[in-house]
Amino acid sequence: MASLRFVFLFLLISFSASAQKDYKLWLQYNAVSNSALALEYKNNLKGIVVFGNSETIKIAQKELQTGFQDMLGTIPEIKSEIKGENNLIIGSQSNLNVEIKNELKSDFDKISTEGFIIKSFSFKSKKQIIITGKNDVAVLYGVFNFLRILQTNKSVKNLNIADSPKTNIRILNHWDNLDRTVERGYAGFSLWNWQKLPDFIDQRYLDYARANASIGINGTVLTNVNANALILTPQYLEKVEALANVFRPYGIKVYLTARFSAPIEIGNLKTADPKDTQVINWWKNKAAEIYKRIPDFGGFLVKANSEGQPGPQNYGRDHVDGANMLADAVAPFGGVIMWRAFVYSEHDANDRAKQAYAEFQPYDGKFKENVIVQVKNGAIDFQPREPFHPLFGAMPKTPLMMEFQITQEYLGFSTHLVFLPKLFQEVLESDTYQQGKGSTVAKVIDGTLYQNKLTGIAGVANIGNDLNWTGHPFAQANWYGFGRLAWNPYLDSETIADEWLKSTFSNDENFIKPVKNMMIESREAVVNYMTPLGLHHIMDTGHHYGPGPWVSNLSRPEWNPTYYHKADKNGIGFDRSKTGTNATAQYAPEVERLFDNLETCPEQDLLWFHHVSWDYKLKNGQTLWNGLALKYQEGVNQVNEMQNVWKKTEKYVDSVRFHEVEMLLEIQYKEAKWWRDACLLYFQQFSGKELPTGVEKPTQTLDYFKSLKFPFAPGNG
Ligand code: GCV
Repeated sequence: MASLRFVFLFLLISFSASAQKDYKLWLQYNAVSNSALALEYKNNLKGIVVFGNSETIKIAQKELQTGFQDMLGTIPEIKSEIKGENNLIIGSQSNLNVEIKNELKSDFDKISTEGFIIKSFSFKSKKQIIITGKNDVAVLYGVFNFLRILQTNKSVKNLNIADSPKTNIRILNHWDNLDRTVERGYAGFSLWNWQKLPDFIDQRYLDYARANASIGINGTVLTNVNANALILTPQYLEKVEALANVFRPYGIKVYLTARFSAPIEIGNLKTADPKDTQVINWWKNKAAEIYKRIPDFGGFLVKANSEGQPGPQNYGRDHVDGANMLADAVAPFGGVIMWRAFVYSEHDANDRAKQAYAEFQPYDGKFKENVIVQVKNGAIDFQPREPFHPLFGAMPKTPLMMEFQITQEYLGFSTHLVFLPKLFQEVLESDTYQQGKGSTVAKVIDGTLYQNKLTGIAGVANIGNDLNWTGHPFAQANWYGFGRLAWNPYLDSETIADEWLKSTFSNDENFIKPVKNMMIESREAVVNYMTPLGLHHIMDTGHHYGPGPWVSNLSRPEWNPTYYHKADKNGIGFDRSKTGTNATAQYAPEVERLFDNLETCPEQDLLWFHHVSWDYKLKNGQTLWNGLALKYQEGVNQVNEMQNVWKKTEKYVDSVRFHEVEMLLEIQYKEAKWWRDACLLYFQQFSGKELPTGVEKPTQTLDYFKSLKFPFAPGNG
């Protein structure tokens, strides 16, 4: 009996130690197993000298201590002055002594206010390493980057890094409701416990801030874009203030969503017309009230006149009127307005993919300078693959920020392993040609194409109160990767996967190589088993879980999958070329020609831009029908291969995470087959053709797949 109890206790302890690993994200700080490297680190890190004593600097110091303790098993001596050699010096420029400042003058010239320097240098002929920047938050960024050097087992000899973020606003958009449900959230409930705030500060808030700071995220929109005006009442602002106070030392500003009709709902006004003096004053007063509580409040994110949300058009005004009115309210305090361009209307018979461009492009140059227009990566809605949004590069006089979706609304929720930085990179690298060759989306976003001062990248968060934050252990990589790309939109997704794996699991190359490859392939796998060759928006209604290419009964035509694939006896695909809706004309001529011409249109976007016959010959010589079927099969095979890769990793991964991923991959495999079978059976009704050799026979009928209902699928309100 006693021994049984012992076994149980042992299991419990090892489970909770392992569960903590999940919680610790990429900040595992695993012990450095390479003894030569560990010795090098210890020899170069004999002492820590700290300049400054702000909250932020204390956090930085504590982080170093935790990191060194866990990775090296020892904490270097904390010194009050630089004595001896091989110290690690941390502190911001203004807190450093004059000699060091002078020594590093040219380095400081290379960085922006948020940039950091990590450098090996000589002070009074003694070798030292310094981590510095122009303010304390920049030092904190430097500290996390320095710790990453150790986590990824790189040398700390001869360091010479000067790195600055390429965008100003690096922000998470939480689609979190006040009742703690999360729209399109698949990792539990919202982190924000509004009921217990402001008095109860959950440790999660600090850990969230720490994780974000470690990847350079500097803003968070706490509330859903489908906004509730109550968040702007004193009762809630007090709670927002408490969160802002927690996040501030980590360099994270708080933003809120502004419900356009708030002046009516909580202000007792009769209108929310942006030209009405009372409305204008209401927002000015509201902004003043918020800034009194939160002096560094970031500003508002607004979804207006989109999917039923109120907006200026309710009063015969336009997006410019609405955005500029709010911009005036926050301008005196340095706030910004992030105005979303995600608009499409059931009253507009135009191709949905054209509507945002048609509406917003003519507004170019009309917004106030503290407005930034937030554009989704593609023209429809966060599909597994979309060509880049035509607005990028097409508004030279308006700052545009990118909106990526980190939460996997259309990519298998938090059950499918999909490494999204691969998708993000593809979009950022796309060439808009708006200023000739090389006018990439990344250059629009970082402001270099049109010299915009205000720049930013937003990611719709995949974070909830699940023990592991993101539902799937590998979905943590998408949060991580988003942050890294927001800092530097030119980073390669392979580098990101490499860093993340090493910081999260292990540095062993036998683990890294196959698993990194698996991550990189995972994005194409999901495209293949869900929406190959440019198909899009064929998932089931409302919750968007699973396939639903047959759905055609929704009130708004552009909510129906049949609107997007247009499968019929003659073929499949949406003709957006000049013989169709001419959406291609919204791109620069070089891109327009590329997409418009069937010969040159990349096959990955084929059915996005063209309706082609079932017998159309693909580049590999297959007919479209056979090629489509084989792509679906390829997606399924890729998931199966992911399972094989993962099975071999058991000895490198703790048992909890190993089994979690193993089980999730099994679900993903099942669901990939479900997608393949349901879509092919449905499309086969139109093609009238047999499945080609190599494609497995469906195990169920089309009617069976159509009968599946998921009234309680998560994330759907
Ligand atoms: C927050 C899609 C999602 C909605 C989301 C909307 C948006 O339509 O399904 O849940 O609403 O995008 O981005 O505003």
